Amino acid sequence: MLEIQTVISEINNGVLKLTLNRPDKLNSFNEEMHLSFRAEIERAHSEKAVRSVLLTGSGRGFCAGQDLGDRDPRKGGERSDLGHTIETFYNPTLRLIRSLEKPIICAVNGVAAGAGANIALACDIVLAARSAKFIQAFSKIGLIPDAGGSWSLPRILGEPRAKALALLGEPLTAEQAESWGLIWKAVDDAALPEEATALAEKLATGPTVGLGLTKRLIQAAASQDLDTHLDMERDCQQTAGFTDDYAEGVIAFLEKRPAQFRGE
Ligand code: T3D
Repeated sequence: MLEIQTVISEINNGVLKLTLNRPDKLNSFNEEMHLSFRAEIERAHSEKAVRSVLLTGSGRGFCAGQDLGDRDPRKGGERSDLGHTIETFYNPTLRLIRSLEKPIICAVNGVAAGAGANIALACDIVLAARSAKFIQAFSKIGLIPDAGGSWSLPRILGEPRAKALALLGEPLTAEQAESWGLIWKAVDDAALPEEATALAEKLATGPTVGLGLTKRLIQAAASQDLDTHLDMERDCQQTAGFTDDYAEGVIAFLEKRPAQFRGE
């Protein structure tokens, strides 16, 4: 039997493109997709040739979170221990996304619901098709926002908007998400693939170490005081200052030509 690839991956021009691929289920996560997706993010950590990641979905949706067919209580047996599934599947992946010191761009091509929305929001730069919607669908089925949502939403939006989104589970349009600062940009549906690829390729030619350290610093900012953060900036700048890309950046500036960064 032909095996379906739940995550399609390809590397072009330094970009690892990952396409969630269960379109008839709006790319919701079954176990196989969890494991493949995590393996691909691990690959992004370890492969030097990967200098940015582009995440998107196949078909009309981005990702509808957990496959609820796998959680059907009518199938009998014991109830799933969701603490265990979160610990086994979602949390390791979220940690891998956040700790990846390379940019991850998310191209939200259609509806992003439940954990699907929060995985998108964990990425570094989120572009969304104008027709896409973000739905904190959890409350509709009696769950809480996971995949980091209850942590990221109040930080990005403040409590009033975070609470309303999470408690009501109503769709947020891409344009509203952009105007609230939840995502980088809403773009025309037809332009999304090209725009997201161009962005990912641009970042893949950037000074990878410096970009990774920048991501680390910005993520750390919310949880530490200024003094601690200034020390961290000093240390990160020290590291960046010893990279070949920094030397190249300065020489290119002085020679009035574009820098050729190699990610080293
Ligand atoms: O379990 C754990 O490990 C804990 C972790 C939980 C994390 C979570 O993500 S919980 C939240 C799970 N997700 C949801 O509750 C969202 C469920 N989906 C929807 O509410 C709707 O599908 C959408 C609002 C996202 C989109 O609506 P619409 O009208 O555009 O599409 P649709 O017709 O509902 O869905 C199209 C097909 O995809 C449909 O299949 P069919 O009827 O054509 O054969 C539908 O059943 C399927 N589908 C959509 N979402 C899921 C799904 N199948 C399984 N699981 C889904 N999450």
